[in-house]
Amino acid sequence: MSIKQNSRRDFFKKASLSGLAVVVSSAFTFGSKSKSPTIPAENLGIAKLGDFKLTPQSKQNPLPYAYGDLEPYIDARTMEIHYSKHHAAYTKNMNESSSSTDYAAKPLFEVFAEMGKYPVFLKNNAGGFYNHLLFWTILSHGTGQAPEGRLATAINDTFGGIEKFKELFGTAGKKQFGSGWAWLSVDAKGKLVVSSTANQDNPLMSTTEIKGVPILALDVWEHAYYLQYQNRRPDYVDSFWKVVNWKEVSRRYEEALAAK
Ligand code: MN3
Repeated sequence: MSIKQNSRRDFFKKASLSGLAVVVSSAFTFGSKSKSPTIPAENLGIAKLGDFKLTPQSKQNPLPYAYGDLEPYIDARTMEIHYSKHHAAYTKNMNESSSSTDYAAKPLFEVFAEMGKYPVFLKNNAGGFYNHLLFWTILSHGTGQAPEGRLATAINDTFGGIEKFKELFGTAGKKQFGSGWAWLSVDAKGKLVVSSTANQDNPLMSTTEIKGVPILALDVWEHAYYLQYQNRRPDYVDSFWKVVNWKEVSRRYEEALAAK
């Protein structure tokens, strides 16, 4: 393996998803055999397709907050359906469509890095699986209204201030035609970059034009806001800033830089 390949693999290994434990099959355990079949989320990038499962909401809510905690900005019913129906469906589809294929044993981030080789159905569902996991962790009510530390400095240096950044990111979300996502990512040079993607594409995918390690994500599919906001996507996007977990975004920023 070349140095370049090595560093890329390392890059994706370290581009983790900490902050939310991921429930996996009992055959797949990292570290000690705990009663709860979860892996530390930082291992997500090297976990294999087909090993991920979401716990049905009726048994346990693995989100780091209750469905109603993001009100009045995102309503409880939307959170419940979004997590227990939409996210669960992407996960199920990812697992079922990859089982008994040769790529079932591939780490998720390696699949993203060579996304063009795989069926679009897998792209849509593996993307949906990952994107939502990321989204849940960067949401929280009352954890701070502004970035701090090195992330704050980088946002100022790159975009000319937090308000200008919010405008740029918000516009990416508002203007994304149809379903998709807005992203703040750390690119290969360690620079912050704002982008949007269609469907369940993300900046980790080889097929995506603007690449990087995403540290902030906003779901602008109608299922993310329609019950509360109907056609008013701009209002939903503006409300999003009230529930951003900047602490987690900062942590992801530091982690992405450390992986360079
Ligand atoms: Mn969604």
